[in-house]
Amino acid sequence: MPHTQTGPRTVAIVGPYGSGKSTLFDALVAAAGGPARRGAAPRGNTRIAHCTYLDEPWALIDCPGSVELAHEAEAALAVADIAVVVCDPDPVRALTVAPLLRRLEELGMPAMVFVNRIDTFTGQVRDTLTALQELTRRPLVLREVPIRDGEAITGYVDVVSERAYLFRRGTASELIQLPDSVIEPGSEARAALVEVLADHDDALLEKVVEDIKPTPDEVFERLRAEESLAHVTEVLLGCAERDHGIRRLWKALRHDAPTAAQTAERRGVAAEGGPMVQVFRTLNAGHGGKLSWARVWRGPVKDGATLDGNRIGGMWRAGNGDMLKITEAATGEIVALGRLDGVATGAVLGDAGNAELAFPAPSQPVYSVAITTADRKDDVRLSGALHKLVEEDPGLVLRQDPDMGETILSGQGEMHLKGAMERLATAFGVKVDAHRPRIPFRETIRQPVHQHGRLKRQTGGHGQFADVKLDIAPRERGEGFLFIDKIVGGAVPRQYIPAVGEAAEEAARKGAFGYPVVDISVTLVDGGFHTVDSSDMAFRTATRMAIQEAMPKADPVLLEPMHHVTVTVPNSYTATAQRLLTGRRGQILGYAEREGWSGWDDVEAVVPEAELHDFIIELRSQTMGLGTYRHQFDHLAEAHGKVVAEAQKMAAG
Ligand SMILES: Nc1nc2c(ncn2[C@@H]2O[C@H](COP(=O)(O)OP(=O)(O)OP(=O)(O)O)[C@@H](O)[C@H]2O)c(=O)[nH]1
Ligand SMILES: [Mg+2]
Repeated sequence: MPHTQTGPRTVAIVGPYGSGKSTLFDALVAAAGGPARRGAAPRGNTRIAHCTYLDEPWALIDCPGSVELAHEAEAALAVADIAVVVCDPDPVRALTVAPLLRRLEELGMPAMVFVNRIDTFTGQVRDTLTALQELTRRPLVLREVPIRDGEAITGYVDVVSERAYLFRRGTASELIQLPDSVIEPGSEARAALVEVLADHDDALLEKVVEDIKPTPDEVFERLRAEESLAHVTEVLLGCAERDHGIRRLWKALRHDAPTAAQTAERRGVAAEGGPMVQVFRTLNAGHGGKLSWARVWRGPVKDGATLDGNRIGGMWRAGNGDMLKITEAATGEIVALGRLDGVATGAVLGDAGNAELAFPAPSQPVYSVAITTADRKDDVRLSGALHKLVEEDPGLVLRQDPDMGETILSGQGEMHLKGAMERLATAFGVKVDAHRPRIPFRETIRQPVHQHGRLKRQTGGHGQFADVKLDIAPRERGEGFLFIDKIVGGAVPRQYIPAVGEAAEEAARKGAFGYPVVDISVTLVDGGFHTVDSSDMAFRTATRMAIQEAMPKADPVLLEPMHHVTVTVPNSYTATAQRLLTGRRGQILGYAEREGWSGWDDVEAVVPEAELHDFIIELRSQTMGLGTYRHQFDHLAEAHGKVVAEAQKMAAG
């Protein structure tokens, strides 16, 4: 088979949590002549390795599988040529790959599926394939048919070449004679593969119709074309832990993965033009400064070059656990660039032309904590450290809540935030404690009251005097605070009236339950003054006293924030989602199939914010990690009973 040199290509290794991505990454690196694996891979970290397989350069990106770190996988997909989706052979677990397969479809991105752990599998690969195919419109084509010894899978038949191999641990599989037992399943799989390919090729279709067997080369050539155009997804089998199926995967990648030029075309990057890179990952490495991992969409890019006003200060390639300093990077390479201080993750630098290299926006945070420094001494360094943390991780959102006086860090889940706080401590030297954020309760009144406030103080020479008569009344929800001046005849001199209005609004920031009072009007109807002893200050004090005294008498009510929540789940979990929402005082509004996602439902509900804090944890644990939700503040609702007691306790504490 003629094979032209393609230039560097990038593979993103993605898949559900714990499916064996890192083990596969290590096995691929080792098979490409890199170091053998050194024990269990660290979990939850994106890793990048540069390797050379059969004289061709590759970059592999090992993505974390946790749904809480999905934004890291997304970032890798944005710059990779092809995705290898690692999944479990158990058809029941297939559903966990659904969001990924859909995403790849949305992106129009070429992908292969590596069905891992076949050492543990006693079922039928056919069933795995059927379960996976239900999750995607893109045809899945089985490249290998397993050879079994008893229940154990000991080798495979390559469906196209019709050659049989036995797995050999740590080395290439051994070519054997085609066992009788696989002749039939092999030719069935081949026919299925050819049929799918024939959909894209008239010459092949003719052969199928006339029952002529196409040659392996014909099939190889077609497969390459359709795989690299993302028209089909090849499915391979193996066991990453025992190095089974690793070289087969390498060869499939080598042969069928699109070239960097094809990917550039898919992403709208013109073939001609000046250097251009895109940053997909940012790391603040201690004294080494900031490192921006980037894909070279168009090279060569030289160290020291200035792209869009940013001078590259150092250039590295990921070796095997180390970094290799280089001076120039070619089209398609993945490199780390130094000192791009003002450059954010996702940024495109250089001659971008009309290229629209959309970088995935992180999904809305679903879990938040309020953080405080463990040591007050660190307070001054906290904001700088947080800034760097958020710069590295676009999945994080930082917010100051002035009402509650809290610093809120939000992210994609409990583990995500735990990891972020650990990084804050280890990389930026600031230890923080996390608390459950306070709920921004509000309160209002249901009864109008008339209130007299009078300040009369005689202390030595100069006294203080002010007298106000206020009408305090409820307003409609959402109308806010209103101050009305109805003074006639100078009962309160004009110059003091603004002070009364301001003091009334200020005093309403803490009502009968200890929370800001909303939707009331305060009308100044009458009052009195003293030519010498009255002042702005005196009127403020009198007004404040009046409001504080009035609130408990005005039939106060606590208001809790309610959110409009949309939960998305596979429809086998729709009833579960409804039950969970109802269990959290949610009011179900209805459900419908999610647009463009057959088999998935959106369940809509109105849920108190107080119930959402750890909702994602329960939702995920009840839906194989597949449930997600979006939310948006909707309105304030009157709260009663236990909620009020807890809110008061929180306000006091
Ligand atoms: N039996 C068997 N175990 C495997 C295989 N591949 C990986 N494992 C084991 O599965 C566990 C998880 O493997 P990892 O490679 O860390 O999985 P991962 O997909 O990288 O996990 P995350 O990055 O956390 O999503 C480890 O204990 C591996 O040793 C396999 O082919 N067969
Ligand atoms: Mg991993």
